[in-house]
Amino acid sequence: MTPETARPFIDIHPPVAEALAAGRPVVALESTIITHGMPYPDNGAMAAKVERIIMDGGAVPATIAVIDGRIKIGLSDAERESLAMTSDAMKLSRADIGFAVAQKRTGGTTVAATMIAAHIAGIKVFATGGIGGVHKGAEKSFDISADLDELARTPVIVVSAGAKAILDIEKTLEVLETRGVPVVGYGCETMPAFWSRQSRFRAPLTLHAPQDIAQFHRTRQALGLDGGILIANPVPQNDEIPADEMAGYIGAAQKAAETQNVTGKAVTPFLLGKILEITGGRSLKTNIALVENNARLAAEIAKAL
Ligand code: PSU
Ligand code: MN
Repeated sequence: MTPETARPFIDIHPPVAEALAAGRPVVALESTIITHGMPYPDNGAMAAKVERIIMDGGAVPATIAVIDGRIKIGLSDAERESLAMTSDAMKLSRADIGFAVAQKRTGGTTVAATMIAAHIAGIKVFATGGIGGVHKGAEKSFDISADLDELARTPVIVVSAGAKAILDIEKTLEVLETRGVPVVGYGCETMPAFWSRQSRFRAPLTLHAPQDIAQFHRTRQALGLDGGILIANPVPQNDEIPADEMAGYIGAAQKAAETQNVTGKAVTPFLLGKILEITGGRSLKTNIALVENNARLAAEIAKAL
C-alpha cells in the first residue's frame, strides 16, 4: 500500500486529520487488544481511558481498526464502543487486512496491521501493550508473530512493555536483532516482560528520555535505515506481577493450550484469557496499567518529534 492508492479505503477521524495537517502530535493505538486481548466491558473502558491519557498528555489519539471494510484512523466514541462489543471481529495482521477491506469485514488490527495503517496516515508513534514475537516451542510450531517483520520494515516507533511474557523472549530478541530492529529499554538495562518489570535478558539498548528516543528515530531516518523502533517500557512497580510468580501461571496456560490443541492466531488470545482466569483477573489489571503507562510515554515521544 502507498498513501496515494490506499486513500480511497481509509477514513481519517476529523480530529486526527486536523492534527496531522497542522503537524501536531498524534499517537496510534491498536485494536486487537480490544477485540481479542481483553473481555467486554473492560476492553471498551481500557480503550476509552487510554485515549483520554493521550489527550491529557497533549497528543491526539488515533485508535486504528477496520470497520465494514473501511480502514479507520481514529474512531468516534460510538465506533470504539461498538467494536468493543463485537464478538465476531477478525484479528487482522499484514496477511489479512487486505482481505477485510475487500470483503467489507470488521476486525481489530494487531501491532503489525496498526503499524501499516499508521504509516500510511503519517503517524510516527504507536502505543500498545506487548508485541507478538517468537512463541515457546517455535522450533516445532514455526509460530513467529508478523509483528517482528513489520517492525523491520515500517518506520513507526512502537511503545510496548516488551514482548508478551507468554513468548520466548530470548528468541524474540534474537529475531529482532537479525532483522535489524532496535530494541530500547526505557530507563532500564533489563528487558521487561509485560506483566513483570524484569526478564532474565538485557535490553539491547537503553534510553532515558522521550527526546532521546525522538532524536534516535530522526537519526535512523536520516541514515536511510528502514523499519521501526521497539520501546520496552516496564510496567509501574505497584502494578507488576513478578516474573517468578508469572512463570507458574504462564506454564499452566501453555499446558491448557497444548491439551486443547490451540494453534495459529488463536494462541495469543487463548493464553491471555487463560492467564486472566488463573489469576482471577489480576493479570488483566496489570495489562491495563501497562497499556496506560505506554500511552503516557508515547504521547511524550510524539510531542518530542
Ligand atoms: N498487547 C496486549 N494484548 C494483545 C495484543 C498486544 O496487551 O492482545 C495483541 C497485539 O495486537 C499483537 C498480537 O500484535 O496480540 C499478537 O498476536 P500474534 O501473537 O498472534 O501475532
Ligand atoms: Mn502467531
